[in-house]
Amino acid sequence: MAEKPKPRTGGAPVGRRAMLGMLGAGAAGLAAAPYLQQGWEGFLAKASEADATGLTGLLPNPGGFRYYSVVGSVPHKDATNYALTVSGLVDRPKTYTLEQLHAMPQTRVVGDAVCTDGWRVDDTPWSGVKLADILDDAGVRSSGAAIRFTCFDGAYSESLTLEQARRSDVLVALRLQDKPITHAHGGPVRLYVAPMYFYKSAKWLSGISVTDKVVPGYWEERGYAVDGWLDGADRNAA
Ligand SMILES: Nc1nc2c(c(=O)[nH]1)N[C@H]1C(S)=C(S)[C@@H](COP(=O)(O)O)O[C@H]1N2
Ligand SMILES: [Mo]
Repeated sequence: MAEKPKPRTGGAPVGRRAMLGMLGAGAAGLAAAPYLQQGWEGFLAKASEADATGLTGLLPNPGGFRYYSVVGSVPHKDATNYALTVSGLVDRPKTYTLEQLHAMPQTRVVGDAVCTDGWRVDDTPWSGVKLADILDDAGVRSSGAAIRFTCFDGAYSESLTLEQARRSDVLVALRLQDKPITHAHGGPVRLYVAPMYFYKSAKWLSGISVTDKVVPGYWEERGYAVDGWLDGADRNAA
């Protein structure tokens, strides 16, 4: 697969020199207090938000996950201001609060996260609401054939066919590793599409729109496959 173009970063990009300095500080035993408070993952997330060099991708990450965002900064959302809007070719458009999503039946899926960049995290538990349940609530019209997902980062988007979206291993995920999903990993709500490459799992999910055909997402417009099946995925699973 083609190499991923360098993500856009907002604000003033940190130069290579400054980034090496920041990385040096981090590597020197997490000397600086703010990094200690956030932990290594938080430091990595912050560092790569400001990283115009791509060097943060070379840092070790014991959790296995790396931080990805196509924009430089993303607003933080929580129960007070999070909203998920379901719209498009549905009979009952609806906006869910975080509380409403938590009140729905929860499903736990243990699966892999595989990035096209070459890292992977295997056998990780995700839980949340089956996307199929949300689609059933909304009542997909007969003209609906695909889903377009949008994000409150204001830039990312993704797509699935309706058939893919109805699989029981596709979640509107609220928990990762049995804890609320952190902001860095797309919290409070992200998509988890277990049988596909991780770019299909949109972070900071805010919109689910039923469309009459697949609308290619952010990376798909930049050369990624619209069908992001992992090798060995059971493409016909329900
Ligand atoms: N909103 C949004 N979702 C996104 C991305 C992104 O840049 N923005 N990157 C995708 C890619 S390429 C990967 S590998 C995973 C990374 O998830 P993580 O940052 O939790 O490791 O998120 C996917 N979802
Ligand atoms: Mo990725």
